[in-house]
Amino acid sequence: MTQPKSDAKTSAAPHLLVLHGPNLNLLGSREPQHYGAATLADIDAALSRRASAAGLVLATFQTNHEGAMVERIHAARQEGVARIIINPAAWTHTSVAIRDALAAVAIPFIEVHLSNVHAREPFRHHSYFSDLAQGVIAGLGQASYHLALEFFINQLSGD
Ligand code: CA2
Repeated sequence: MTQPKSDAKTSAAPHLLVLHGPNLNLLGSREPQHYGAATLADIDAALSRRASAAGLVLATFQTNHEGAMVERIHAARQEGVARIIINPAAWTHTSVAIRDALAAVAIPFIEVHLSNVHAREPFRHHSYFSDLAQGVIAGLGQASYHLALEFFINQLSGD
């Protein structure tokens, strides 16, 4: 297990990786009733600050390209990433490729969603990730990411 570093800023390899799927780069510009007013940069910055305060390095990645997400997950294993927080966005409901990548690297992950997918259209009720995830947090806006991060901070501190 990768150990938290005492000086997070000098460590290149992330302990935690936050992955955002397609269209989440548009956060803050449209559909605030579903996804809130914060931008993706706001969310990433807040998560990085919290991780840093806990002595952990957190990296973030957003892509609209499925293959790029698969390759980022593969790279996480080479980097020794300890935990992943992923909002697969629309790929939640479609992507066997990203599911298989997460299964292959075997890095514990939490699936998060800004909206309550179970209160929305039926096609959003199925996830290709939930049965592999350590946990699933949905419907709490950006707090979904923060609660996942707190869980992993506690878990890594106890390692
Ligand atoms: O609630 C979530 O976090 C979702 O993962 C968001 C996805 C959706 O397909 C999932 O069912 C639930 C959609 C992300 C699209 O993000 C946008 C942000 C701003 C404007 C338009 C789309």
